[in-house]
Amino acid sequence: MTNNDTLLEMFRLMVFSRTLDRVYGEHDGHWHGLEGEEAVVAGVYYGLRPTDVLAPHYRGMPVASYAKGADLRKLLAGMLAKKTGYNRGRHRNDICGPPEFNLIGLYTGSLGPSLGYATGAALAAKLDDRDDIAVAVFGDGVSSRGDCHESMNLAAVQKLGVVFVCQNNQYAISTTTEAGVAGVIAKRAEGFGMPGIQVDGNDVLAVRAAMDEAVLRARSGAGPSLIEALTYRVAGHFYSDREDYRDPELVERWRKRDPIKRYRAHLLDNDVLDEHGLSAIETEAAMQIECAFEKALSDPPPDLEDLGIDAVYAEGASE
Ligand SMILES: Cc1ncc(C[n+]2csc(CCOP(=O)(O)OP(=O)(O)O)c2C)c(N)n1
Repeated sequence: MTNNDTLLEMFRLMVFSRTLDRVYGEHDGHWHGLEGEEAVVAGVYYGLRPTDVLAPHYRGMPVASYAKGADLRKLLAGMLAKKTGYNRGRHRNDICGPPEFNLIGLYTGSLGPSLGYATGAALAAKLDDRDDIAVAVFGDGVSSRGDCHESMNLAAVQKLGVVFVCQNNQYAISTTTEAGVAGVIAKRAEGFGMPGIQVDGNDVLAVRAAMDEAVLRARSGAGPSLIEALTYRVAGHFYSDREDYRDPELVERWRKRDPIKRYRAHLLDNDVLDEHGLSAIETEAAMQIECAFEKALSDPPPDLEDLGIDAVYAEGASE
């Protein structure tokens, strides 16, 4: 299914994500970390075409942007609301990826609509006779929204090339999935007549295998699929979360199932790379992110002229 380059690129993305959590999370108590969920983002965001449209879950947006080709320094500058960011400090790159990479962000702050936008992008591809696909990623909390059901229904009726991925980390802020979600999310696919599968979201290879199948189906014109990647949010909802709604022992149990440690052991056991090579990837990620972050911190804030709207009207429309 996967060659060594792919296996290592996914490891790089997981390490990138964990390192970003450490470096950026220390700076911003409002940071919505991804610790424990790295296998989902690496398995889903790796290997999409530049022309594929990606509507990532807001938690993990910078990893999606990076995987789609965004420049790290500019991305971090955007997260810090600097003039040098992709949209000159007007959107938060922690929840809005640069649109030039065909990323759909959480522009209004409302969770759910991005599923409809991704479905619309797949409809546009079908109408234009392109085999580009759309990937829509959302949390277990968002799975209860009407947008989710409406998008799945339209995608299934029209046989659109959408891969729906539920990043089920078992919480919507302090509400557990048992308290907020009826039944098994993956099983809802059956009601829409599309394939649905629940995979171990702490196993990047299982996530990737499900993605490979769903992407193939979407690109071939056979229609949408739903993947539920079951994982666990070991960090707080955001970094200053008091987490008084859950038992610390449960968190510790899930920490022991760390997706990065598990995948690292797999790469070593299967001679994909030795200890020295894997440590070099980790050191390189730390150096790149720390260095880019330090530089972005000293960038200037937006000027007044950066803050108005643009790219709204067609050329010459004001004349
Ligand atoms: C429509 C809407 N309702 C509520 C919120 C507030 N909110 C922000 S994050 C969040 C939790 C979402 O849970 P989930 O989809 O499981 O994603 P997670 O945060 O667990 O990754 C909520 C309710 C929102 N942004 N949009």
